[in-house]
Amino acid sequence: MTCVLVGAPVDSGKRRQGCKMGPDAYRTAGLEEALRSLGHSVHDSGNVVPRPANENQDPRNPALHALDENVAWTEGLIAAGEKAARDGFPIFLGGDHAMSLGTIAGVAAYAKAEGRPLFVLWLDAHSDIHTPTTTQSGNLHGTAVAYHLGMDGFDAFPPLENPIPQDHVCMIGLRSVDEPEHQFLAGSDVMAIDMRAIDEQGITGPLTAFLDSVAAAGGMLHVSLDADFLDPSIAPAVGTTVPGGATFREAHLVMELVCDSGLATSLDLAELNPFLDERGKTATLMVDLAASLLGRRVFDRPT
Ligand code: HAR
Ligand code: MN
Ligand code: MN
Ligand code: MN
Repeated sequence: MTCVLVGAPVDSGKRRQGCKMGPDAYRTAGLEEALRSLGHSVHDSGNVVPRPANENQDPRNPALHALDENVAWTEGLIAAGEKAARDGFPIFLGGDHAMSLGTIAGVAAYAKAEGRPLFVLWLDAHSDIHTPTTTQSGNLHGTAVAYHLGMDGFDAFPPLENPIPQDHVCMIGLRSVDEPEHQFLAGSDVMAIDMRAIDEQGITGPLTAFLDSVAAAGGMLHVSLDADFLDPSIAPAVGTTVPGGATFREAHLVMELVCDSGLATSLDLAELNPFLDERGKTATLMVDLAASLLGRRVFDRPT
């Protein structure tokens, strides 16, 4: 397989800066070498450069942080994402999670052209299902899922060409969900697996059920990995850490199960802020998880 690395140094999805350093942290942590060692070929397409943003606030919602910059990134990543999906297996090197406004729309355009439905596995402490109208923080990294479901309030963004059905989205790792997000999720068909469910039942059952539904539909699967899915003790390099996250083994198990399913077709690595890291440990773990998704095993089981 050809892995296509797409640098997405988006830092406009929230106020605290540093995610712009993410793509080079993944390169430094040896992502390309790890993928090659698994037998994949790798093309690093460099970093996407968005059009210049205008600095005017949106009079409709002046509380939104850096609206036009996020729109510019979305436009740029839709084009880059569709091209990368045509060329191979895109790995989008974030960048904060506002990157996924664009990356998912890009791969969705490719899925549409292939005549296959797109599914999304959202690995995150947060549900990121605010709209520009419901967000309290004004931070657009908390909105990508709502955009892709076709919710209202995204008039400033590129019109959504390929909305994702609610039951094509599975969230795992939730432990910080705001009230408007909770209300929406409770009445939706999004599969939302919070940390308590994982504590009680483990990850394998619900994840396998979701993967079975992807397979039955002949779907493509985009995996969006937010570094704050992981417990802050193993992944400190995140602006919005939340205690009680996925352990090292829980995270690898997700990647291994998805790998075994053979269904994944693209990956986001989101929210790493290398400025907050400890000797590269979070960047290294994110690279190891990407390698797990793409075939690395401690040892191969006899079949
Ligand atoms: N829900 C909160 C907000 O909208 C926090 C969002 C934080 N999101 C991320 N990505 N860090 O998941 O402001
Ligand atoms: Mn997120
Ligand atoms: Mn998050
Ligand atoms: Mn959120």
